[in-house]
Amino acid sequence: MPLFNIPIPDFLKPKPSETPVLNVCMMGPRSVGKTTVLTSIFFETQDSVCGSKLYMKALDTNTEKLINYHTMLVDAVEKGNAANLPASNTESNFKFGLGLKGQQPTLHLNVQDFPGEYLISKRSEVNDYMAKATVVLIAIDTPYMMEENGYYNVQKNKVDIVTKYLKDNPSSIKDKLVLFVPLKCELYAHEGRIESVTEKVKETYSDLIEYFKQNNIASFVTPIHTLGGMEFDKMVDNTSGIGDVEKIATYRPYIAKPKYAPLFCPQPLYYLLTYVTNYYQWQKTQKKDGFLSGIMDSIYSFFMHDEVFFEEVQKICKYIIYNKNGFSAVTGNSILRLN
Ligand SMILES: Nc1nc2c(ncn2[C@@H]2O[C@H](COP(=O)(O)OP(=O)(O)OP(=O)(O)O)[C@@H](O)[C@H]2O)c(=O)[nH]1
Ligand SMILES: [Mg+2]
Repeated sequence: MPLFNIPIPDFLKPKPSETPVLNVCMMGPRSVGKTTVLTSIFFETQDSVCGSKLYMKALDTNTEKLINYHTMLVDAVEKGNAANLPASNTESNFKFGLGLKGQQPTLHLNVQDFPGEYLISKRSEVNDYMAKATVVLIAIDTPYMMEENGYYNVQKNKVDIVTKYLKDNPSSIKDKLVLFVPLKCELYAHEGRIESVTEKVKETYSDLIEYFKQNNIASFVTPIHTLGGMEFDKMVDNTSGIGDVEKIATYRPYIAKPKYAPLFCPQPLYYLLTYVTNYYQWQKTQKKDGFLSGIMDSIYSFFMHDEVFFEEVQKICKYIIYNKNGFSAVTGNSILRLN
């Protein structure tokens, strides 16, 4: 279906040197698996994003390393020894290109992750980035939230700091999409208790959720399994002194011959792309001062010169999970349309 009745003049089309950038802000404690989750998301979408004509590729060597890290993860899981799990790339900025197969990327995706303590020590850096981001992911170390009555949760997941930080910066987060992403939750899925993880997220972040309702922020719980073959075993004393926590979670193989079996990892990407198309359509209805300024002051104008790309991105919506396997809507807003 054509997007517009009037053709877009050439001078309004973005030049190749101005490939638009979508920013994603990932927050989460040290060692929660932020980098591992990005590995799993992007490994699965290199050739094709859920069977569509879209591909996602690494744009710099740092991002290539991330994708190679995948091989080490597969090996570590197959050896069944959680202690073998390699520490990931220490870099925290990753650049990807999203485009139609056989063509240059139409869009760049910039993902930056910030460990929880940056919300104190690098406040303005995080805020500048968050202001430019379309989607904010809050990665949660699930065993710390679920085990021992959540005794170590505040310490590990820095719930109070994350809540205060977001509440202090409403202009940077208003109208956006926030995904709560419980990680390392294989045990709860294996035991048929994944819904209790979702409920616990809603309870833990209830203050923040109330604030989302007042600021037109859409939010979801999206539990994903980054490894699959490993599950939580027990909490032990942290003798290494690393990570600012009293206890550390240990993991065991789920079965005798575990396999690397990530599940649902590309979901945050599907949410992001759907949100962007929805945002684009919503933004057009918000502009009071004419068609031209609506195009000129928005990065979303890239959709206008590429109908095929826009339509492919729109198709991703049907792959979104939002009401099973622990996935759940938390707050809606005037932008997101899932059907
Ligand atoms: N058992 C288990 N280990 C995991 C999982 N995901 C990641 N890890 C391991 O946890 C460690 C930390 O993972 P990273 O992806 O580096 O975590 P991060 O959040 O990027 O860490 P920082 O950048 O240091 O804050 C690595 O040794 C991973 O192999 C998981 O789902 N289960
Ligand atoms: Mg990392």
